[in-house]
Amino acid sequence: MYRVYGMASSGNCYKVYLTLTQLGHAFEWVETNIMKGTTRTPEFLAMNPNGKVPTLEIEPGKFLPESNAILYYLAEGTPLLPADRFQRAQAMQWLFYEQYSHEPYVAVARFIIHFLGNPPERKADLEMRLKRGYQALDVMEQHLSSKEFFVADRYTIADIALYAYTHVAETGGFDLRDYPRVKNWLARVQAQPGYVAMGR
Ligand SMILES: N[C@@H](CCC(=O)N[C@@H](CS)C(=O)NCC(=O)O)C(=O)O
Repeated sequence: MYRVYGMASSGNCYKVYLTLTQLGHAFEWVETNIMKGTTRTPEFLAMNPNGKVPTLEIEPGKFLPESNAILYYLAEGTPLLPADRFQRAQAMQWLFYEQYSHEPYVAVARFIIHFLGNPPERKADLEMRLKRGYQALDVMEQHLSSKEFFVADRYTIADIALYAYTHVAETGGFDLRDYPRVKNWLARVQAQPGYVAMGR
């Protein structure tokens, strides 16, 4: 059985939780609170030297960190990952986009507000994250002007990766009023079979 080291309120961890649930896998969830230093213990660093959740234990002693790598691994051979070569590459395109152009801004703005309590010394940092986060949301809004989903005209791991932090963007100080297509897409994701909400 898969074991996930994750924190329920983390979007990166939620991606894995949602994917495992929608694929119908049994799994064990080991709640790992990053605010208590749990990811920096020698035991945890032996599983993931980068000291971050989520980390998937595929079988005893076989570990896979990085949320989007985990999604890719789990989705292989399922409808969540297209078989077509170009569409697979497009799925990767959005997974990399999420990690480089979206998560560092949309997720970290939420971290500053929701987890750190919006401390004044992070004000300039937060403003930068909001500006870049809106740029990321603009790209999504534009893509969704002609598409229902991000790749292959159906729900895939590209949607799961992007959904995780976009659907809680408002808790990071983003206003989604000017993003109607993003909001409609969020509703489409929530309507997928086996959808489960994120822990807070
Ligand atoms: N690129 C990684 C990012 C993972 C990440 O940043 N995890 C955070 C929680 S959302 C964490 O474990 N932070 C603990 C730390 O850095 O000590 C992924 O997508 O899995």
